[in-house]
Amino acid sequence: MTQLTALISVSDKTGIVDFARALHALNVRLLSTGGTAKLLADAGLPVTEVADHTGFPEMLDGRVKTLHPKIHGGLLARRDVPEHMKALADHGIATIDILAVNLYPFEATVAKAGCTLEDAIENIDIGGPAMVRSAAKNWKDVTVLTDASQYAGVLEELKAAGKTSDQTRFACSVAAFNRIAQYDAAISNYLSARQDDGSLAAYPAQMNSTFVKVQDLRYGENSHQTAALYRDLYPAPGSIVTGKQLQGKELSYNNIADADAAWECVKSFSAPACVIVKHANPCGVAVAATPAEAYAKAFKTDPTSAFGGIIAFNREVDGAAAELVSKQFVEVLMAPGFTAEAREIFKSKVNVRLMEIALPPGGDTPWLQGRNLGDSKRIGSGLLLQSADNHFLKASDLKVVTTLQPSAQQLEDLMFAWTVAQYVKSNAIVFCGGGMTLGVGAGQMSRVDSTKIAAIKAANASLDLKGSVVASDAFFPFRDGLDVLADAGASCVIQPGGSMRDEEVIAAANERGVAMVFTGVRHFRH
Ligand code: 93A
Repeated sequence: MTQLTALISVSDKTGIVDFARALHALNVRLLSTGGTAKLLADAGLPVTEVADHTGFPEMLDGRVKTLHPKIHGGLLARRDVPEHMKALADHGIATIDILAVNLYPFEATVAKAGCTLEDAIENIDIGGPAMVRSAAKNWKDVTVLTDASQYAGVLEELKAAGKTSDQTRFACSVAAFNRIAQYDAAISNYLSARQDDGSLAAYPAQMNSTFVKVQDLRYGENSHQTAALYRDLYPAPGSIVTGKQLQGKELSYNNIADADAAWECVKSFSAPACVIVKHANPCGVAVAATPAEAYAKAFKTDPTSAFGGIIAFNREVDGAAAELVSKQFVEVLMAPGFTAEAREIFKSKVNVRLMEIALPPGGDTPWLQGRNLGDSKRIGSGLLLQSADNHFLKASDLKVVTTLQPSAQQLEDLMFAWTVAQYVKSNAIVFCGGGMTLGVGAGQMSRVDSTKIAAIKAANASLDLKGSVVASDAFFPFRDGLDVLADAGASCVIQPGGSMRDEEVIAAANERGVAMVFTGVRHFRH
C-alpha cells in the first residue's frame, strides 16, 4: 500500500504529539510547519519541515509558510482524475492525505482585555484556513482535522482499515467549513465593531453569527416546533448559558427563555433577592435579609401564578430556602450555589431542574466581554438588533415633580419597583412595598388595563396596596392610569415622564396626594 502523508500545523498543540506518534506507528509520513515540526522532532518523531518539502523558506515572520503549490496541489488534486495526477507528477508534487490544522487563536486573542488592533490582525490566520478549505473541498481524498477531539476517531479507522471512511471524511469536511465560517465571522464581527477610539461598539456594524450549538431541544414553544440552543462563542460571564444543570429533567425551550428572564432580573439586585417568573414575566420579586425570606415575600405576590414557576436567587440557596421552595411545584431553580442541605432536600424531587450559575464579576458589567449582541428579534426575512437595555438608574437621577416629596423609604421602594418594571413586558405596571412586589400588570395593550390587572392581582393575593409605590415602564399618556393607581391606594409613582400631557398627569397626582418622580428613561420590553 502506498504510504500516506499527513501535514500537521497547529497553534493549539494539545494532543498533537500523541496523534503524530500514532500516525508514525501506522507508517504515515509526517510534514509540519516550524513550531509544530520542532515539537514533533523533540519528541523523537521523524518529521519533514514544510520549508524543506517546498524548497521555500518560511518568510515574512511566518505569514507565508504553507501557501505553496506543493502544498495546495497535494491537497486539491483529485486522485480519480488522470490529468490531475499527471500534473502532480509533472511538477514533482506529492499528495497529502491527512491534514491536521488548528488556527491562530484569533477569538481568544480579541477576548483578552486590552487587545490592540495590531494583536488582532497578527492573529488572523491565512495559510491555515486556506489549507483547511483545500482539504475540505477535496474530502473524497483528504481527511481534514480541525479539532483535537477528532484525532482518536480518525486513528481508529486508520488502524482498522488503513484509511478513513467516506462518511468520516465528509463529516470532517463539514466540521472544517463550519470552523472556517465561525472564524471568519469572528474576524468580521470584531473589525466591524471597532470604533475610532479603539473601543468596541455594542454590536458589530456587520452582523455575522459566531454562535456555537449547545444542543437540540425536544421542541420549541409548542410541540410542533423544532428548536435548538446556541450560545455565543465567548459567553458573557454570569449569563444563563454558562450555567450548569445539577439535576432534573432536560431543560425545554420555554424553561430556558423563562430562566434567562428570571436570571437577568435577579442579577440586578445587590441585596439577597428572589425572582419567580411565569411566561417570561416576573410574578413575584423580593429582596430580604436571607434567601428564604426573599422567597417567602416573592411567593406572596401571586401564589396562583407561582405554581410551576421558574425561580432565581442571587445568593446560595440554603436549607431554609430549599425547604420553603420545595413546598411548591417548581420547574427550574437557579442560584449561584446550593448548600449540601439544599441539594439533599431536592434529591427526591428528581424532576426539578437545579441550575448553578456564577454571578458576573463585580464592577461595571462587561457587556462586550461576551461579544454580547444585546437583543435580537427575527422578523419576516430580517433581523432586528439593538444593544442591551442596560440603563441602571441612580437615585440621584430622579426628579420629583409633585409638591409631595417621597420619603427615603418610599424612594428605596421606588428604585426597587423601577428595577422590576424593566423586566416586565410592556405595558408594565408594578406595585411594590417593603422590598417586594404587591401586584404586577404585564403585557397589556393599554396602560390603564395593566394598572387594573396589577390591582386585581394584589386583591387576589389579599395584599393591601394602601401606601404602596408604583412603577410604570413608560409615561402615562392621560391622567386615567394615575387615577386607577391612586384609587388602588398607591402613595408614590415612578415613571419616565415626557408625555404631551405631563402637566395634566402631575396635576392629577397633586390632586390625589400621590408623590411622583420622573426618571427620564423608558423601559419598553416586548
Ligand atoms: O501566517 S499564516 O497565515 N501563513 C501560512 O502560510 C500558514 N501556514 C500555517 N499561518 C499559517 N499557518 C498556521 O500556523 C496554522 O494554521 C497553525 O495555526 C500555525 C502553526 O504554526 P507552527 O507550526 O509554526 O506553530
